[in-house]
Amino acid sequence: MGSGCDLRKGDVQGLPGPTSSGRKDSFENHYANLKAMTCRRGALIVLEGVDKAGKTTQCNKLIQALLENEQPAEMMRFPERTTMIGQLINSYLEKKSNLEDHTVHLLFSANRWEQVPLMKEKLEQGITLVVDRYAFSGVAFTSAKPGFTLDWCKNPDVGLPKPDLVMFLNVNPSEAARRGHFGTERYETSVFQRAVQQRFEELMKDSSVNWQVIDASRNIEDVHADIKNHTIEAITTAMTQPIGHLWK
Ligand code: FDM
Ligand code: MG
Repeated sequence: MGSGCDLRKGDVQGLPGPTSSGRKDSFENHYANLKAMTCRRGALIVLEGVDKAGKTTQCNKLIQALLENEQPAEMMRFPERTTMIGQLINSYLEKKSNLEDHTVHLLFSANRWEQVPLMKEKLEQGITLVVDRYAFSGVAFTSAKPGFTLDWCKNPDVGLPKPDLVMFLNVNPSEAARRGHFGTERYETSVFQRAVQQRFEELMKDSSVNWQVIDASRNIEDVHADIKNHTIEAITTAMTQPIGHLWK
Protein backbone atom coordinates (compact mmCIF):
# COMPACT_ATOMS: atom_id res chain seq x y z
CA MET A 1 0.00 0.00 0.00
CA GLY A 2 1.52 3.32 -1.06
CA SER A 3 1.90 5.82 1.70
CA GLY A 4 4.76 8.00 0.53
CA CYS A 5 4.83 11.76 0.59
CA ASP A 6 6.89 12.12 -2.54
CA LEU A 7 5.80 15.54 -3.78
CA ARG A 8 8.81 17.41 -5.12
CA LYS A 9 9.41 20.95 -6.30
CA GLY A 10 9.02 19.94 -9.95
CA ASP A 11 5.50 18.64 -9.29
CA VAL A 12 4.17 22.15 -8.74
CA GLN A 13 5.54 23.65 -11.96
CA GLY A 14 2.82 25.46 -13.83
CA LEU A 15 1.03 26.61 -10.68
CA PRO A 16 0.69 30.38 -10.23
CA GLY A 17 3.99 31.74 -8.98
CA PRO A 18 4.59 33.77 -5.81
CA THR A 19 4.74 37.18 -7.48
CA SER A 20 2.31 39.27 -5.43
CA SER A 21 1.10 38.65 -1.91
CA GLY A 22 -2.41 37.68 -3.13
CA ARG A 23 -1.03 35.23 -5.63
CA LYS A 24 1.43 33.91 -3.08
CA ASP A 25 -1.53 32.97 -0.87
CA SER A 26 -3.25 31.15 -3.66
CA PHE A 27 -0.01 29.43 -4.60
CA GLU A 28 0.49 28.28 -1.04
CA ASN A 29 -3.09 27.05 -0.72
CA HIS A 30 -2.85 25.19 -3.98
CA TYR A 31 0.46 23.67 -2.94
CA ALA A 32 -0.94 22.63 0.45
CA ASN A 33 -3.97 20.99 -1.18
CA LEU A 34 -1.83 19.18 -3.68
CA LYS A 35 0.55 18.05 -0.96
CA ALA A 36 -2.32 16.79 1.18
CA MET A 37 -3.73 14.81 -1.74
CA THR A 38 -0.38 13.32 -2.68
CA CYS A 39 0.64 12.48 0.87
CA ARG A 40 -2.42 10.57 2.00
CA ARG A 41 -1.38 11.08 5.58
CA GLY A 42 -2.48 8.72 8.30
CA ALA A 43 -5.24 9.63 10.76
CA LEU A 44 -4.78 10.46 14.42
CA ILE A 45 -7.33 8.37 16.31
CA VAL A 46 -7.74 8.69 20.09
CA LEU A 47 -9.58 6.45 22.55
CA GLU A 48 -10.61 8.04 25.83
CA GLY A 49 -12.65 6.98 28.82
CA VAL A 50 -12.43 6.20 32.52
CA ASP A 51 -10.65 3.14 33.90
CA LYS A 52 -12.17 -0.24 32.95
CA ALA A 53 -13.84 1.20 29.85
CA GLY A 54 -11.84 -1.19 27.64
CA LYS A 55 -9.58 1.33 25.88
CA THR A 56 -6.47 -0.84 25.71
CA THR A 57 -8.38 -3.94 24.51
CA GLN A 58 -10.11 -1.88 21.82
CA CYS A 59 -6.89 -0.12 20.71
CA ASN A 60 -5.26 -3.53 20.17
CA LYS A 61 -8.25 -4.91 18.25
CA LEU A 62 -8.44 -1.81 16.09
CA ILE A 63 -4.74 -1.99 15.15
CA GLN A 64 -5.15 -5.66 14.26
CA ALA A 65 -8.20 -4.93 12.07
CA LEU A 66 -6.46 -2.05 10.27
CA LEU A 67 -3.36 -4.13 9.55
CA GLU A 68 -5.51 -6.98 8.25
CA ASN A 69 -7.02 -4.46 5.83
CA GLU A 70 -3.57 -3.33 4.71
CA GLN A 71 -3.88 0.04 6.43
CA PRO A 72 -0.55 0.98 8.00
CA ALA A 73 -1.27 1.58 11.70
CA GLU A 74 0.59 1.81 14.98
CA MET A 75 -0.46 2.14 18.58
CA MET A 76 0.70 4.81 21.03
CA ARG A 77 -0.25 5.48 24.63
CA PHE A 78 -0.11 8.34 27.08
CA PRO A 79 1.51 8.52 29.49
CA GLU A 80 4.43 7.04 27.53
CA ARG A 81 6.24 5.67 30.57
CA THR A 82 9.55 4.76 28.89
CA THR A 83 11.01 8.27 28.49
CA MET A 84 12.75 10.23 31.27
CA ILE A 85 9.63 12.33 31.83
CA GLY A 86 7.56 9.14 31.59
CA GLN A 87 9.58 7.56 34.38
CA LEU A 88 8.84 10.51 36.68
CA ILE A 89 5.14 10.10 35.87
CA ASN A 90 5.28 6.34 36.38
CA SER A 91 6.83 6.68 39.79
CA TYR A 92 4.14 9.25 40.72
CA LEU A 93 1.31 6.97 39.51
CA GLU A 94 2.77 4.02 41.41
CA LYS A 95 2.86 6.26 44.50
CA LYS A 96 6.62 5.82 44.80
CA SER A 97 7.02 9.61 44.69
CA ASN A 98 4.87 12.66 45.27
CA LEU A 99 4.70 15.59 42.89
CA GLU A 100 2.90 18.90 43.28
CA ASP A 101 -0.39 18.83 41.27
CA HIS A 102 0.45 21.62 38.77
CA THR A 103 3.89 20.11 38.24
CA VAL A 104 2.62 16.65 37.39
CA HIS A 105 0.03 18.15 35.04
CA LEU A 106 2.79 19.91 33.11
CA LEU A 107 4.86 16.73 33.04
CA PHE A 108 1.95 14.79 31.48
CA SER A 109 1.71 17.54 28.84
CA ALA A 110 5.49 17.56 28.24
CA ASN A 111 5.28 13.77 27.83
CA ARG A 112 2.92 14.38 24.87
CA TRP A 113 4.96 17.22 23.36
CA GLU A 114 8.12 15.14 23.39
CA GLN A 115 6.37 12.60 21.12
CA VAL A 116 5.09 15.21 18.62
CA PRO A 117 8.01 15.02 16.13
CA LEU A 118 7.62 11.22 15.99
CA MET A 119 3.82 11.45 15.68
CA LYS A 120 4.05 13.92 12.79
CA GLU A 121 6.64 11.82 11.04
CA LYS A 122 4.45 8.69 11.25
CA LEU A 123 1.28 10.51 10.15
CA GLU A 124 3.07 12.06 7.19
CA GLN A 125 4.34 8.60 6.20
CA GLY A 126 0.69 7.55 5.92
CA ILE A 127 0.62 5.61 9.19
CA THR A 128 -2.60 5.85 11.19
CA LEU A 129 -1.93 6.29 14.91
CA VAL A 130 -4.29 4.72 17.42
CA VAL A 131 -3.68 6.43 20.75
CA ASP A 132 -4.68 5.14 24.19
CA ARG A 133 -5.46 8.45 26.07
CA TYR A 134 -4.35 11.95 25.03
CA ALA A 135 -4.73 15.55 26.22
CA PHE A 136 -8.38 14.92 27.16
CA SER A 137 -7.31 12.52 29.92
CA GLY A 138 -4.76 15.13 30.94
CA VAL A 139 -7.46 17.77 31.41
CA ALA A 140 -10.13 15.45 32.86
CA PHE A 141 -7.87 13.98 35.54
CA THR A 142 -6.19 17.20 36.72
CA SER A 143 -9.37 19.27 36.63
CA ALA A 144 -11.06 16.63 38.78
CA LYS A 145 -8.74 17.83 41.57
CA PRO A 146 -9.86 20.79 43.68
CA GLY A 147 -8.81 24.24 42.49
CA PHE A 148 -8.20 23.48 38.80
CA THR A 149 -10.21 25.03 35.96
CA LEU A 150 -10.72 23.36 32.61
CA ASP A 151 -9.06 26.34 30.90
CA TRP A 152 -5.90 26.25 32.98
CA CYS A 153 -5.60 22.53 32.36
CA LYS A 154 -6.07 22.83 28.59
CA ASN A 155 -3.44 25.53 28.08
CA PRO A 156 -0.20 23.50 27.94
CA ASP A 157 -1.72 21.13 25.35
CA VAL A 158 -2.98 23.89 23.02
CA GLY A 159 -1.46 23.33 19.57
CA LEU A 160 -0.77 19.59 19.87
CA PRO A 161 -1.59 17.58 16.73
CA LYS A 162 -5.38 17.55 16.65
CA PRO A 163 -7.00 14.11 16.61
CA ASP A 164 -9.14 13.42 13.54
CA LEU A 165 -11.43 11.40 15.80
CA VAL A 166 -11.81 11.00 19.56
CA MET A 167 -13.92 8.09 20.70
CA PHE A 168 -15.17 8.21 24.27
CA LEU A 169 -15.78 4.71 25.58
CA ASN A 170 -18.73 5.22 27.83
CA VAL A 171 -19.55 2.73 30.59
CA ASN A 172 -21.93 3.32 33.43
CA PRO A 173 -20.32 3.13 36.88
CA SER A 174 -22.15 -0.08 37.88
CA GLU A 175 -20.96 -1.84 34.72
CA ALA A 176 -17.39 -0.65 35.37
CA ALA A 177 -17.61 -1.96 38.95
CA ARG A 178 -18.67 -5.39 37.62
CA ARG A 179 -15.52 -5.49 35.50
CA GLY A 180 -13.37 -5.92 38.57
CA HIS A 181 -11.59 -4.00 41.24
CA PHE A 182 -9.35 -1.05 40.63
CA GLY A 183 -5.62 -1.55 40.92
CA THR A 184 -3.44 0.23 43.41
CA GLU A 185 -2.29 3.18 41.27
CA ARG A 186 -3.08 6.77 42.06
CA TYR A 187 -6.55 7.94 40.85
CA GLU A 188 -7.98 4.39 40.93
CA THR A 189 -10.93 5.07 43.21
CA SER A 190 -14.58 5.23 42.21
CA VAL A 191 -15.08 8.67 43.80
CA PHE A 192 -12.28 10.20 41.74
CA GLN A 193 -13.32 8.35 38.54
CA ARG A 194 -16.83 9.82 38.85
CA ALA A 195 -15.36 13.32 39.00
CA VAL A 196 -13.19 12.50 35.96
CA GLN A 197 -16.26 11.29 34.05
CA GLN A 198 -17.98 14.63 34.72
CA ARG A 199 -14.96 16.55 33.39
CA PHE A 200 -14.95 14.42 30.24
CA GLU A 201 -18.60 15.34 29.79
CA GLU A 202 -17.64 19.05 29.94
CA LEU A 203 -14.89 18.51 27.34
CA MET A 204 -17.29 16.70 25.00
CA LYS A 205 -19.40 19.87 24.67
CA ASP A 206 -16.62 21.32 22.49
CA SER A 207 -17.74 20.83 18.90
CA SER A 208 -14.33 21.80 17.47
CA VAL A 209 -13.25 18.26 18.38
CA ASN A 210 -14.68 15.28 16.48
CA TRP A 211 -16.09 13.40 19.51
CA GLN A 212 -17.95 10.11 19.14
CA VAL A 213 -19.47 8.54 22.22
CA ILE A 214 -19.30 4.76 22.06
CA ASP A 215 -21.56 2.64 24.26
CA ALA A 216 -18.84 0.48 25.79
CA SER A 217 -21.18 -1.46 28.09
CA ARG A 218 -21.86 -3.87 25.16
CA ASN A 219 -19.76 -6.95 24.31
CA ILE A 220 -16.21 -6.51 22.94
CA GLU A 221 -17.09 -7.38 19.31
CA ASP A 222 -20.03 -4.95 19.06
CA VAL A 223 -17.95 -2.13 20.51
CA HIS A 224 -15.11 -3.01 18.11
CA ALA A 225 -17.44 -2.93 15.07
CA ASP A 226 -18.57 0.61 15.99
CA ILE A 227 -15.03 1.79 16.56
CA LYS A 228 -13.87 0.33 13.24
CA ASN A 229 -16.62 2.11 11.30
CA HIS A 230 -15.86 5.50 12.82
CA THR A 231 -12.15 4.95 12.19
CA ILE A 232 -12.53 4.08 8.50
CA GLU A 233 -14.56 7.26 8.00
CA ALA A 234 -11.92 9.35 9.82
CA ILE A 235 -9.06 7.84 7.78
CA THR A 236 -10.86 8.74 4.54
CA THR A 237 -11.47 12.32 5.66
CA ALA A 238 -7.96 12.82 7.07
CA MET A 239 -6.33 11.79 3.80
CA THR A 240 -7.15 15.08 2.11
CA GLN A 241 -6.68 17.41 5.10
CA PRO A 242 -3.59 18.79 6.80
CA ILE A 243 -3.03 17.87 10.46
CA GLY A 244 -4.92 20.34 12.68
CA HIS A 245 -3.93 22.06 15.92
CA LEU A 246 -5.78 21.11 19.10
CA TRP A 247 -7.82 23.82 20.90
CA LYS A 248 -6.44 26.57 18.66
N1 FDM B 1 -3.45 10.47 33.31
C1 FDM B 1 -3.18 10.16 32.03
C2 FDM B 1 -3.37 11.78 33.77
O1 FDM B 1 -3.64 12.06 34.93
N2 FDM B 1 -3.00 12.77 32.90
C3 FDM B 1 -2.70 12.49 31.60
O2 FDM B 1 -2.34 13.41 30.83
C4 FDM B 1 -2.78 11.14 31.14
C5 FDM B 1 -2.46 10.80 29.72
O3 FDM B 1 -2.70 8.52 34.36
F1 FDM B 1 -5.13 7.29 35.86
C6 FDM B 1 -3.80 9.40 34.26
C7 FDM B 1 -4.95 8.53 33.88
C8 FDM B 1 -4.65 7.22 34.57
C9 FDM B 1 -3.15 7.20 34.68
O4 FDM B 1 -3.11 5.83 32.71
C10 FDM B 1 -2.42 6.17 33.84
P1 FDM B 1 -3.15 4.28 32.20
O5 FDM B 1 -3.94 4.39 30.91
O6 FDM B 1 -3.86 3.50 33.26
O7 FDM B 1 -1.72 3.87 32.00
MG1 MG C 1 -4.77 2.39 34.61
